[in-house]
Amino acid sequence: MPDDEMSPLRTRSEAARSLDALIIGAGFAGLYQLFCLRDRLGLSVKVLEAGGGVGGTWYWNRYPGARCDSESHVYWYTFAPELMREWEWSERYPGQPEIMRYLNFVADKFDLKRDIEFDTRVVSAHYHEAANRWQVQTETGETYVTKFLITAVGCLSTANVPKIPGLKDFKGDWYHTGQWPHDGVDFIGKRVGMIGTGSTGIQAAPVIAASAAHLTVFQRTANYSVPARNAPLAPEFRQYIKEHADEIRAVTHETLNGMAFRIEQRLAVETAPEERETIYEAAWERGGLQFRAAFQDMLTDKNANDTAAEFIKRKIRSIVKDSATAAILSDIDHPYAAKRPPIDTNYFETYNRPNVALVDLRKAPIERVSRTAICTTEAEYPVDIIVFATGFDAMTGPLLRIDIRGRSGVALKDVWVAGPRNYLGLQVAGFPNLFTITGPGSPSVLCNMPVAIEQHADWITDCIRHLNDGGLDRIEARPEAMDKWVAEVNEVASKTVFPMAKHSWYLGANIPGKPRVFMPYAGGMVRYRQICAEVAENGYEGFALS
Ligand code: N01
Repeated sequence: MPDDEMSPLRTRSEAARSLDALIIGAGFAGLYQLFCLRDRLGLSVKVLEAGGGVGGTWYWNRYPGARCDSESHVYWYTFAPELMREWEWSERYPGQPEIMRYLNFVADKFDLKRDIEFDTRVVSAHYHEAANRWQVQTETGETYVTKFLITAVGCLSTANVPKIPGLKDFKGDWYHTGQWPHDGVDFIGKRVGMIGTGSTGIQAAPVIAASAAHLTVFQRTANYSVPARNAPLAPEFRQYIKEHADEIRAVTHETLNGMAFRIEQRLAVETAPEERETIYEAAWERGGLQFRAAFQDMLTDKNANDTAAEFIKRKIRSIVKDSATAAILSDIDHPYAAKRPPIDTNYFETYNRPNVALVDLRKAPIERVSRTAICTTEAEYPVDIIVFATGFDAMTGPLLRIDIRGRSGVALKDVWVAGPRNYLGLQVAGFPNLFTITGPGSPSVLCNMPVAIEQHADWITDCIRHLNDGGLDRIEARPEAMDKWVAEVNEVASKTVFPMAKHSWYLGANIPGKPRVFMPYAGGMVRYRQICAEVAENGYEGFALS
């Protein structure tokens, strides 16, 4: 639609008329971006948030066992030293309620909520070239007008509920883990069917099994998992975090994935089998995502990866007592960590409980849901509650469910019809002054999220400051820079084992009809940070400023 055919710019109120920046989403990203633009640059800023409170992904993902897989001492903001002094985590990995308390603590400390409109879902954002403004519309018909538009919508916030025939007639209750009821779900005395064995299902199954009468897990693709070894944080370690917060932060800026651990230099393929086994045993005992750091070549050399994969498969077979169940769980078709590797608390042990059963959907897929059961092509499994731990329309889903239109009314969904295209994961050619925090094409989900978020929000803030200081008011990715970046994202992914997992959400393969494109930037956070800094130093190379 040409610009002049778009509705005239309308605003919700006089106060909204002069917004410098509008942010969509009040999770980790939106909160920090608000602080940067409002308190550091002094801009007029609003955040529109669909949920009833801050938290973003954590606001919605309240399923049993929801806990962060990053360790707590790196899963926080580092932009303000007092935050790191004042906040204390209680466990090695923060649980969802504690993360919500933390984000509310930050929002209250910086008085952020006064500029957030809750229960406000954005449905469209259209760019008007003549005015150089974005017109943003909410579900309830309110309109905001802003110069800069920043999406902080998260990568995993559009729930994927598979279209299974008969679901609407199911007479029990069903829930998606990413849209969990705030007052919880009572599983006592219930027969539960849980579909999905990604990070979420692997966290949820042991907790559900502990209270349900019976749990049947429906597994399509078998998955690796390493024990999390969660535990309360010792007082000495809490003290250590306080005293070394700056050093910990520095390490997260130097590592590939924004974690506080470094990946070992040694190669699995050059390590003797007995020594390798000892190293993997120690990594298994230590637990957590750090397992991936045992060898340098784990994600770049399939032979190296096979050694890790075989180790974990052996562990599964040693934990799970029923050999048929163990065989289904360990029949894994992709390299370790080619899909996001889960970590767990007693996941495989859960299959030793008398009230838990596993169904292999590769042998007999789900055909339909009846009024009382999940039905595969082979059998019917009566259930009272269905839990969909079936993941998300990741990365592009949260952006494309908003009708985003750039210059001349061109829709983002059309530009991305064959997969996401952008420059540095930050901007799309034809969509001036629109920034995407941790969008596809940036390290995002391959990095510890708060680290990736702070880098993006800082970069965007510096960029807007640069424009303002120079009397400029428009920045837009150049098409040729975008093409080059898309090629770079593909190139770095092709040197890893990531594309070998055919059913990965990294590739969009979990959503029927979604283009198969490896979406995050796999070159590492350190390299990415350096590229972004160089681009800025070189006068925002690859962007047109006017
Ligand atoms: O989703 P997933 P998730 N019929 O897409 C299966 C982050 N996270 O919510 O593999 C049957 O990984 C699907 O099978 P398949 C983390 O980044 C973080 O678990 O497609 N099964 C798979 O088993 C994670 O990676 C944390 O064959 C169907 C499962 O459902 C991301 O969120 C905690 C199906 C979906 O797994 C997503 O994890 C949890 C169907 N029609 C999650 N459709 C923390 O750090 C899908 N499946 C806190």
